Amino acid sequence: MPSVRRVSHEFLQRQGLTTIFGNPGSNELPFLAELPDGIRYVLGLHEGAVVGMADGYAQATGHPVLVNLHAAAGSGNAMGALTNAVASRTPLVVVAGQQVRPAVGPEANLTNVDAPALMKPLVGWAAEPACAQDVPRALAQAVFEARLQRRPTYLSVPYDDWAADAGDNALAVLDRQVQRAGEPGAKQARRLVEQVTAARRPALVLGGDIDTDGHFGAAVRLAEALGCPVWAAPSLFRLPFPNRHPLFRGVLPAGIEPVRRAVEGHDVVLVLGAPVFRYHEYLPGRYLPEGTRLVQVTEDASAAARAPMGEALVADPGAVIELLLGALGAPTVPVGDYRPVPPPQPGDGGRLHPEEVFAALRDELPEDTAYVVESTSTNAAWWRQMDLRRPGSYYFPAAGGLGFGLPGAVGVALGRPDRPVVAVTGDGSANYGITALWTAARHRLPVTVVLLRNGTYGALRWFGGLLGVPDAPGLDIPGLDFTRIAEGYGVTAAHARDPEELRALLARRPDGPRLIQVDTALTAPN
Ligand code: TZD
Ligand code: CA
Repeated sequence: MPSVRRVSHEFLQRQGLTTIFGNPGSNELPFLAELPDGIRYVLGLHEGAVVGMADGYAQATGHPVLVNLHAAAGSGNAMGALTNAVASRTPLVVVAGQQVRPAVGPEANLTNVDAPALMKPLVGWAAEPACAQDVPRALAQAVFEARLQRRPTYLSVPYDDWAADAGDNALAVLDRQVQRAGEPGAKQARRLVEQVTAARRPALVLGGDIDTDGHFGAAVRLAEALGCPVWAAPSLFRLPFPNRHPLFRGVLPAGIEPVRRAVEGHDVVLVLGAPVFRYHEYLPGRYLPEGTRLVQVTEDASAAARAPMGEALVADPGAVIELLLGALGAPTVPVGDYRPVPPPQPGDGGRLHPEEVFAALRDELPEDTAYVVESTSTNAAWWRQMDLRRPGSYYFPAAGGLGFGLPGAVGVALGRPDRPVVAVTGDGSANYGITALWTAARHRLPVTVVLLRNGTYGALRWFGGLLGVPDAPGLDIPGLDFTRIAEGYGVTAAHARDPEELRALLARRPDGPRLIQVDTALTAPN
């Protein structure tokens, strides 16, 4: 009989989990023995970066990804990054090593005490198999749970299990297939079509899932067929709609009262592929205007259940879009031209305005560039200048956990070598995932990091004003030179001092990773 390890490796290959992102310890080494040629291991130097890379890779490829972490200390380091993967519904399968079975009870050093409990409530499923022979089946469950729940899962495996005999039934796991169908039933479909077609002034709110799941183009067709305004859902992590399309109204502000105000006058608000809603700033008010009905379609049963208002249908938003398109027919009114970009605001005293930086990206980089963005105070400047028309153009840390930007860009670049990839990061954010630069250099990934250095946690300064805390300590971060940090990790770096220099640098096609540092003026996120 083959070993637990052989069967597990074979299972991963059959399911297409052939790129492992990891950072190993002694407990993990026996799992990594005899890795078949078809499996590649992408090493990250910190677990936050490992998970950020895996998250970017899984989002970019649309498939579950295996993450290999060290026991409690390594898994703990990964938890901040996992909050983003939970919010972006990324199917990460985290496998961590455990001490050998006889050593777990006495808590020998490197024991992961109560391992499944450590990762809850972040993961959708966590386990440590009760015996070695159950490891391949439990690994399969971890993969299928991640795929079905669209949520990270966690499996802790005592390291003496991998060499054990897999047992008589072990091979049964290799042929397993688990699928989900998400079409609404006939009655549900009729009701939904009725609600939408009977609406006098419908509005669409689209979530990140629309882009993740490949419905970007279909969402444009639906909006044009309805001729209705489109918002992106609050706390956006993927752009589900071209941001200069004439029907696009921007990202809904993440507060109760501003959302109510935005949808005023619409009788039906159809929310596709988003929670209702991921508010951030607490701006209380009524959830919806008088006379407005909200209908949410999401595959995420928990998002449907926890929404504070409206009707929800747990179904595949893509199937629902097709259903509505079938009922609506071709658009009868022309939608108009794409909205032009305004000229960027000027910088001051040798510092560029972030709008000048983004205008340079927009003009100098290919139209199919994928941007992984993590500069928090520049949100308004970003949307004022960018013109993103393609699916998969925009990624942002879904739970607001910094440390996604640089690793996420590395993951996207590994997953989609056909797209130019740019990380746009602040001088604060970059530090949380900085070790990803090493992985970018190691794999010679042509990732461009544009680093906006304003010397401070800009968004927190702005928040301080909002919350009536003008005097909080710990907000300034002077004295960081990212050109030297990047070079230390093996990444080519330059400092752009004016818009022309920046544009000239961007216009050169990279053949490996590069970092461009720009000093920028303070801005407010909205
Ligand atoms: N730690 C983590 C892991 N995530 C966070 N979101 C924060 C701390 C708090 N935080 C924000 O929410 S924004 C921000 C911090 C520290 C400042 C980021 O600074 P930056 O960007 O330089 O990247 P801006 O444009 O100067 O705001
Ligand atoms: Ca900053």
